[in-house]
Amino acid sequence: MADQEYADGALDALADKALSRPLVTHIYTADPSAHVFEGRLYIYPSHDIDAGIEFNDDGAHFAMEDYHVLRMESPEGEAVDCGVALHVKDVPWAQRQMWAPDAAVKDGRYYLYFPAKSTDGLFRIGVAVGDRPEGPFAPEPEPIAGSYSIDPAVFGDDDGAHYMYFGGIWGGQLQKYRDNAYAPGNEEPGDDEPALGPRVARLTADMKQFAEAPREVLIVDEAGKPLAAGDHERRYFEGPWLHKHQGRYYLSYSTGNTHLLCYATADNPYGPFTYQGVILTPVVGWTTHHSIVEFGGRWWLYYHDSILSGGVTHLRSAKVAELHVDPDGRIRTLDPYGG
Ligand code: FUB
Repeated sequence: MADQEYADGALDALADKALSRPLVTHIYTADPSAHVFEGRLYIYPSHDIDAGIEFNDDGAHFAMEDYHVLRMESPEGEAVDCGVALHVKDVPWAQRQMWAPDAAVKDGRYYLYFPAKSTDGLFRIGVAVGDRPEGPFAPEPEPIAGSYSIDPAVFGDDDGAHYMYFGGIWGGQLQKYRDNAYAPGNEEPGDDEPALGPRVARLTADMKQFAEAPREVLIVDEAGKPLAAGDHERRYFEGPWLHKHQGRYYLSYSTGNTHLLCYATADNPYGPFTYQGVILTPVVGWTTHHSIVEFGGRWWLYYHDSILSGGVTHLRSAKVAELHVDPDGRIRTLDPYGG
């Protein structure tokens, strides 16, 4: 997850052609999870900082400490920073690395879901509760029992059930788990073996626990064959997002080391999901992470890149661009610098 090298002027040229400006420029924001609450857009991003920690493959330089919530009247409007919604010092079990969060609403209460490392160096996922979309959020004293890895994304289905999708390989530690059990010797499967999938679990009615053991989500090709671990252009890496359109479930995600946002579809929230294609080609910066939301009868992709920081991979800026969805439900590929 190192910084990329750019020739003089190359970033300025990309900035000129970028589909979007940063939503805000007074802080760095990444991994934007967008939702429509109370008729407005609320965006739950990571808050990137430079903590002076050396780059390493575990992502220790992504040393975030708190969350800010952004609000927009529309995707084409200005973003307002609603301030700090939760700080790591207020979470009893969490020690460091407040990575990509998400939020959900139920019965007028708002739930912020977030991963962080606890003192044993393992990621877990916590929940904090508030009365307003922008927080503040009061954390539960313990992480969600049975949670692990990173990148929670919570999807509320039409029948009122909520599901959490989560997991990321490499720095996100997902490769260390099989059947929800951790073993330090576990690694990614061999190139010809099925790739690791994100996990999904239905949430309890109070939104604070898993109602069932997490299941692994299978992503298959058009012939129904599981994507292989060596298929780096298509296999799951991190950053799951679930949305529903015309009765189909869309799972979108990052391919990590090939820097693509892809999607796959299913007829139920557990899958298997069939790979469909690329949503976004690579951005400036190593990571790519997004959310998809419908607003005003149009579809929007919230994503990030590292242009504002001059290409520093852990100093990113959340952005938004319109997604084009064909009548048959296919999502057209966007080039972030194709404007
Ligand atoms: O922001 C830290 C990590 O970088 C996220 O959890 C990943 O999805 C990647 O965007």
